[in-house]
Amino acid sequence: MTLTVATTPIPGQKPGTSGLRKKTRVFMAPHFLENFVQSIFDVVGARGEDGRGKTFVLGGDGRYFNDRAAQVILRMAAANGAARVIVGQGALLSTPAASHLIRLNRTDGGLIMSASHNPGGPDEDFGLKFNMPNGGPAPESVTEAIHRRSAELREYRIVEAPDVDLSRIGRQDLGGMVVDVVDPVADYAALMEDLFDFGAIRALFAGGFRMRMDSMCAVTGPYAREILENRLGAAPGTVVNATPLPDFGGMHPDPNPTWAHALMEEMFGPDAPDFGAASDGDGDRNMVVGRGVYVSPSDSLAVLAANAHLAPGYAAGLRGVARSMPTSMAADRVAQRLGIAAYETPTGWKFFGNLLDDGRATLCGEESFGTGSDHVREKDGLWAVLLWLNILAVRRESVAAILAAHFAEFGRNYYSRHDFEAIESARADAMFAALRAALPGLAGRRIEGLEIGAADDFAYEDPVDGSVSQHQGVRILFTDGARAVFRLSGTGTEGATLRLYVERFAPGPEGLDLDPQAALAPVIRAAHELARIEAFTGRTVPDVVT
Ligand code: VG1
Ligand code: CO
Repeated sequence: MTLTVATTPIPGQKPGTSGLRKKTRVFMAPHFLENFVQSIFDVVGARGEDGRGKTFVLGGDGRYFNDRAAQVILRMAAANGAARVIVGQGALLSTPAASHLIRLNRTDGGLIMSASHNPGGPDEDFGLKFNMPNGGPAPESVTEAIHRRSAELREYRIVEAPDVDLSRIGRQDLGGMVVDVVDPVADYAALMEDLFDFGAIRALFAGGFRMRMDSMCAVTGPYAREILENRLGAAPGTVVNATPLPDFGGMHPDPNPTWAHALMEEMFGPDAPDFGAASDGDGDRNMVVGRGVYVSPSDSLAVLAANAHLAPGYAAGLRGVARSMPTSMAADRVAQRLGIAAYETPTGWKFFGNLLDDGRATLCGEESFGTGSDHVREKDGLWAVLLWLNILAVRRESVAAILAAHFAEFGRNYYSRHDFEAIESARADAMFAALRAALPGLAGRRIEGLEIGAADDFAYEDPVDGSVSQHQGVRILFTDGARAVFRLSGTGTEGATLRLYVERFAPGPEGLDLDPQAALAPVIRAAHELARIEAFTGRTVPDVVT
C-alpha cells in the first residue's frame, strides 16, 4: 500500500560539491531522508513523460545507516512509480561501480549513499547524491532544483512493505516495482579487464612484485580482493582492511598521508613493497605510493597522462586532459607536449562530465586524490591503481624512477594543499569577503620576494553547454608561475574548511628533489599575508597537509 505522508519542508538541504552530506543523526531524524529523496524524485521524475516507470541504480559505501536508507529509498522509488531498481548486494556499490552500472544498463540515473572520505558512524557523516543517466553527478542546475523543491515539500510517498532481502542476488518484487540485486563487483571487474593488460600485470606479480592495498575498511575491499588477488595473482593478504564496516573500523577513510599513515609507514619502512595504494570510503579516490616515494595526486595525473598509451584501453592516445583549477599545472605540460587540449574546471567531478561526454577529454583529475577517465563519469580509485600497475608492468621501472624521469623531462610543479578545518563560518566568510575585495588592487604588488601578476575569483564557462559557474576559488598568480589558491570546502559538515593550495614550478635540471614544503615556503608565507589567515581565523598552522 502506498502512503502519502505529510511533512514540513526542512531547510538547509543544499547539496554541496558532490551531493548532500550531513551528520548521520540529521539524516536519521524523522522525515529528513524521506524529504530529500522525494525532492530528488520530484525533480528528476520516477516516471518518464510517457508515464512508464524509470530504472535507477542504488548502492552505497556500507557506512552506518546505509542499509536502512536503502530500504527507504527502494520503498519511495516504488511509491513514486519507478519500474526497476538495480541494487548492489548488501546495498554496496562503489561510486565508480555505480556510475558504470548506470551506463551499462542505460538506466535513468542512480542514487549513491555515501559521504565519501568523511568518517562514518552514528556520530559521523552520511550522504546521498543523485547521478544522471550519463553516470555522472547531477549538475548544479539539478542540485539547485532539488534544493528548491526540498524547501517547499509538503508530502512524500512511500509504500508499506517488509524489507527487501538485499543479501540475496536475484529479482524480487516491491509493490509492483522490480528490485534486481546484483553482484557489486562483477561488471566493474569486467570493465577493468577491458581497459588494462591483465596478462602483463599478472606477469609482474608472478615475477615477485609486491604490493599493499589499504581499503581502509571501506567499499573497495571486495573489489580490490577480487581484482588484485583473485584475477591478477597478487599475494593473498595484499589487500588490507578489506571488509567494509559501518564505522570503517574507526578509520577516517581518506587516502592521504595523514589518514593512511599505516600505509605510508610501511612504504617508507625497511621491508617496503614495490607499490602501495589506498582508497576512500566510496572508492573514487586513490593515493599511490612507491617504495620510499609519495606520488602527489597532481603528479600522478601528469604521469598517467604521459603514459596512458601503454594500457590497451588508451593505446589510441588521449583526446584531452582536464584538471580542476586548484590541481597543479603539471598535467598541462604533458598535454602541451602531446599536442592535446588541457581543460581547467571548478572543483568537483560534475564539471568533467560534459568534457567526457563530448569527447573532448579522456583523462581527468583533481588534487584531492581523484583521477579518472571516460570509462565512467566519476573519479575511480581502483582504476588509477590499475593504470599505474599497467604502466609499471610495461616499463619495469620503480615508481621513484618513473617520477624522477617525468620531472627531468617536464620539470616539477611543487605542490601542496593546506586545510584549516572547522573554522567558524562567519570568520571564514569575512576572510573571503576581504580577500575578494582586495583582488582588483593586487596585480603588480611584491610580497615575500614574489610579484603578483594577476588575481581573480575563478569563473568557469562550460565549453559544451555554455553554463557559467562563478566564485569557484580565489587565484593569486605570481609572475614566476607560482600560484596560491583559496577555496572553502563544499563537503564538510562542521563549520567551514579553508583550503589553501600552493604551487611553484621548477624547470630543472637543478632543484627537482627538494622537500615540497620547503620549496613552497615563500608562496605559503605570501598566501598567509595576503589573506590574513591568522587575523581572520586565529589559525597559523593547517590541520592537514597533503
Ligand atoms: C572535496 C575535494 C574535491 C572533490 C570532493 C568530492 O571537495 O576537494 O576535489 O571533488 O571533495 O570528493 P571540497 O569541496 O571539500 O574541497 V569525494 O571523494 O566525494 O568523493
Ligand atoms: Co569519494
